[in-house]
Amino acid sequence: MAIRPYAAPLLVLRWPLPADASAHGPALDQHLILNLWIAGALLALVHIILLIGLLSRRRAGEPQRSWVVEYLPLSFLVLLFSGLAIQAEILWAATRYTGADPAALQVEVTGMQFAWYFRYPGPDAAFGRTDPKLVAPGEGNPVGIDPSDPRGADDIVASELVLPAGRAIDLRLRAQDVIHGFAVPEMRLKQNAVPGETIHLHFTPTTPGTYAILCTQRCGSGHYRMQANLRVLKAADFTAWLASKQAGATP
Ligand SMILES: [Cu+2]
Repeated sequence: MAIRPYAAPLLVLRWPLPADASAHGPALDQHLILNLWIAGALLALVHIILLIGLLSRRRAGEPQRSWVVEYLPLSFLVLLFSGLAIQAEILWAATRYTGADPAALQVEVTGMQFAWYFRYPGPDAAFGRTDPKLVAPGEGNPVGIDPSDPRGADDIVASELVLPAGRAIDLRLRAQDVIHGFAVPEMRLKQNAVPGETIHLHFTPTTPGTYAILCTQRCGSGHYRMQANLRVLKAADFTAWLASKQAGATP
């Protein structure tokens, strides 16, 4: 459907963001829209002042300097943008530095050229040791689980991320080769996975559904196809999925 010119302000009012399926998403969206409105209002204000200046300049005498006119709006803008930046930092840090719920479901996310793998710790709630030398996707060990570590015996590795709705999730992001960008627009998540680092990201998915996991860093020639699915299930369905994985029924 074509958008008529007079409908443009309505489009801004109803900014077409992706659907929001996480608990922290609405606060981020609100902040984004607030920033957009403030930037739009300032843009309009600047043009109005410019027009007034252009139209009234000839009639005025010598220009007069006034620190109130020059510095008061400037101070206001510095305070406004500092406030917006601090609020944005707080929202950004809420999924990273505040610490996950102790009862959060732990999932390890590994990015490699050009796939994502997801590891669940199994009934012992502990991830087994991994070793880059043992990475062998063709032999069913894409993240390099060390068979000599008993904690890894029950680990489950999947090529899709399946999560229960309404439960806190603590992701630990890793990369095997180069920097990959883990991004799920509907979860309002975007975080680089960096080789040699384990980066935590925690959130609560709220709405069951299937969402695309993208790689947002150009990580090589196959970057365009580095995608995976996030499936958010109802709690009971997730328990059944996990049990089926543990039983090895759906490898
Ligand atoms: Cu990538």
